[in-house]
Amino acid sequence: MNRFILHCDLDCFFAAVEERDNPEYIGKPIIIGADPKEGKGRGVVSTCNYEARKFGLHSAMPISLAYKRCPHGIYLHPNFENYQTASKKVMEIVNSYSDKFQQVSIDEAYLDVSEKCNNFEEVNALAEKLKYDIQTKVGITISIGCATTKSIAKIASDYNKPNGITIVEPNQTKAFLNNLDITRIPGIGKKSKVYYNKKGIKTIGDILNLTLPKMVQLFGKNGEWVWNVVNGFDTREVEEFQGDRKSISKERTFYEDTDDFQLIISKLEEINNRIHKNLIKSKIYYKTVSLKIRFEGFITYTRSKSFTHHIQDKNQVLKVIIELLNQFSSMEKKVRLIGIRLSNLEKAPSVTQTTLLSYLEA
Ligand code: TTP
Ligand code: MG
Repeated sequence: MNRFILHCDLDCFFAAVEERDNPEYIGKPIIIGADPKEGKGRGVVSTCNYEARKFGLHSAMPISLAYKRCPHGIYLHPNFENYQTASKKVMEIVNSYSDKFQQVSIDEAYLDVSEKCNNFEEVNALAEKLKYDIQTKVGITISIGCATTKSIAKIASDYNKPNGITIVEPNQTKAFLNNLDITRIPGIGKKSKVYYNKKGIKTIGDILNLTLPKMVQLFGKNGEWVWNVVNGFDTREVEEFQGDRKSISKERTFYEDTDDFQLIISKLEEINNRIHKNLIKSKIYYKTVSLKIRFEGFITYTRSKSFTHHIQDKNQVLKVIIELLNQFSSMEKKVRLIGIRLSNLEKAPSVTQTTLLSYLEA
């Protein structure tokens, strides 16, 4: 049986919410991020709309450079609460389209619709309906990629942005991937690109022309993974939560080391929400919360705190995480990575404490 996997990614997400809420901005370049202070500002661009991208602006770019390239743009501070609300609405809609749903960031998710759909026409119809639903109920656009593996679905969702649907059937996979730059492969960034280019590999087609042993010889474990991805052998499932674990953790590396406290908190909030979505569904409770933080230069710390009993309450976790984060407020270094771990897990314990919110979500 064919697997049908969708990857959904909102278009210029933070900027799209701002456009929706301020129609007078439509058609103008909008940049969300640090204050540009007329070109003297520190910090980076979170994202920008497609109008601003015409000037070469993109996420993680220094805000001062963005201002230089596009001084007439509309520069806005992020309003994370609004983005979280929009994201939650979108994810509820996406989740309702299949039992197998995996949110992977504030604006992306995978869906497995193999049980719902019998062929790619049905997958396309479902994707159209999903897009329409999000557009009408939330007022923003999403791009969707459909394939038989997660990684090719992800490459596909990025292919026809914004507001696109790209379907890659198994017999078209090679033609679809052949001329794409290797950085389209999830996990190959600017650094790996240089390394691959040095060995004469520029397009995905160049990889498709190599055997697996050759890829392993050239690039080791990473080469093996990449070869499997482009040849359609990524067997990862769309998974909500794997049971039988001692702890559940997620971490995130910043695109650029940062000391933007708001950005750090928002990422932690994002990670916390993501973890809880799974925990609530799986009825998993925990007692210990840990914060992992890595500063520039790879200096890494973890700090933990335990509750007196098992709970499942994302607000309490966030409160503890911020408390633990505050212990590092005097560090004058930028942050590279942050993560949350919940441990001392228990499934549906006898004594539990849930908030009204987590109760409702469950
Ligand atoms: P992305 O999906 O990477 O970007 P995007 O949705 O803005 O644009 P695209 O149409 O290309 O998908 O990230 C989702 C949101 O996460 C983005 O709107 C803002 C935030 N973000 C940051 O704050 N910093 C970053 O470096 C990146 C990449 C994203
Ligand atoms: Mg996006």
